[in-house]
Formats: sequence, structure tokens, C-alpha cells
Amino acid sequence: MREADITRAIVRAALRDLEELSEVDVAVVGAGPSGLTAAYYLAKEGLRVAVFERRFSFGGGIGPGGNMLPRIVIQEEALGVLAEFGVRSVPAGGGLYVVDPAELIAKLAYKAVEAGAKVLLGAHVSDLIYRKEPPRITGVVWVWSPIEISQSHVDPIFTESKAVIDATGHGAEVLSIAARKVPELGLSVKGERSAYAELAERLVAERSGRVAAGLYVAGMATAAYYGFPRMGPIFGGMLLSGKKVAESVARDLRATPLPGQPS
Ligand code: 48H
Repeated sequence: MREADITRAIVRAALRDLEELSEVDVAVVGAGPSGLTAAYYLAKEGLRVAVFERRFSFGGGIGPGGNMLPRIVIQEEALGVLAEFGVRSVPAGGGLYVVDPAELIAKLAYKAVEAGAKVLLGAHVSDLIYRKEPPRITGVVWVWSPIEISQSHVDPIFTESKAVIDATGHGAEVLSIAARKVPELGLSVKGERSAYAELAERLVAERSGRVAAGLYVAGMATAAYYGFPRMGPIFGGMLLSGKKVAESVARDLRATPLPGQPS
């Protein structure tokens, strides 16, 4: 075994991957519950999906459970999505079920990757690509997270896509960038409101979807964008939201193939 061969194997495979990632059907930003769920359903539809996650791990806010107690809660309405991922749950009364966060992270990630989604860990999305007339988001701009953290000015690279999903959680980072830097889209991020779990879960699941041409929102970013309440450690809305946004993207891509691109 030679050290040079180890290096060659990594460099060749990684560069092939990065070349493929220059253009995909859907760019999902964030590998939390809503992003992984969306990635799974979209990849299952046969779409080329890239997930950009700035941490070197999956799961977003699932891992810490409720105030670091290693359980989260899912409501009855989300049991179908849970079953799709093969995640076990235990009834807790009142239509609620408890789930082990490590199992949820592992199975969401496994199914998304197995369905064909490409997850890039340590990739920070710092900007968007857009076109005018009509205004449209056409991809993401990203750098490796250690570069972002170092605050060095290093020019990023691009991934073009037919759809970008903001699944960045509480910060709604992608939509905040769009609101600030692509005023033609007329977006504004209202910021999430105080806790009202039942209402928040319903609204997030209902309203996840398209916010502008080429730009979609899912998960907590939906609450932040529309000014909906927060819900604490109940995650059914995140799963339903991921499924909903995937349906919305798949429907739009089927309905309006872009010029020069197959549907
Ligand atoms: C690359 C990025 C970037 C970026 C962020 O926070 P998440 O788990 O998001 P959701 O919406 O799927 O789930 C929310 C849930 O975890 C939660 O916090 C709940 C239910 N809270 C309720 C309450 O009341 O508090 O995951 C987002 C992921 C994270 O892994 C980030 O690291 C990642 O997105 N991310 N990745 N580029 N610019 N910004």
C-alpha cells in the first residue's frame, strides 16, 4: 500500500463528484429533518439531488432531542412518513409518539443517500445564482465550511439547479440572502414567533413549497419566512414539510422544463 495511491484515490473520486455537482436538478440546503426528507422523495422521483450541509454531520436539530433528553415527539399525522423511513415509535398518549433521535437521523440519511441524493458535508451555501426577466433563482454559491469559518476571502464555486430548497432551519439563511441580494424577487423573512406547537406544525406542513421562481422553503425556515410560531421538539411537521416541498418541486419541474433541459 502506498500513500500516494491513497491520495490519488481520494482526489480522483472527489473531483469526479464535484464536476457532477456543477449542475443538478435540485439543490437542497441543509441536511436536517426537512432537507433529508425532501432529498429522499425527490431522489426517489429520479431527480438529481445535491444536499449541501455546512456541518460534517447529518440531522440538524434532531440530535439534541428535547433539551438534550434523547427523545423527540412525532404526532399521529406524520406516522406515514415515519413508516416510509422505517423509523420505530412508541405511543405516548394524546396522539403523540416518541422516537429515538439517533435512529431518526440514521434512517433519514440512509434512505436519502440510498435513493440517490448526493450529500456534501462541510459545504456552506453563502449565496445564490439568479437571472432577470423573469427573475429566477438558478442555483447556489458555496464554499467549504472551514473556509467560511476562517473568514478568509476565498472565491466560492457554483452549482446550477432548476430548484433550490431552503431547509436551513431557524435562520432561513437562503431566503434571507435572496431577500437582501435579489430584491427583484420581493421576498422578506418575517422571523418565527413564540411557541404554539399545534398551529406551527400545521402551518409549516401546509405552507412549505415555492416562494419564488426556482426557490422553495421547508422546515423551520418556513416558520421563519412566514412569521409562524415555533413548536419545540415535535418533528412531524418537519417530515411532512419535507415531503410537501418535494411534491411541489417535482410538480413544477414536470410542468415547466427549462429551455434546453429535459423534463
Ligand atoms: C449549508 C446550512 C446552512 C448553509 C444552515 O435546523 P435544522 O434541523 O432544520 P429543519 O428545518 O429541517 O428542522 C428544524 C428542527 O431541527 C428544529 O430546529 C425544530 C423543530 N425546532 C422547533 C423549535 O421550536 O425550536 O437543519 C438545518 C441544517 C443544519 O444542519 C445546518 O447546519 C444547515 O441546515 N445549514 N448548510 N449552508 N448556509 N445554514
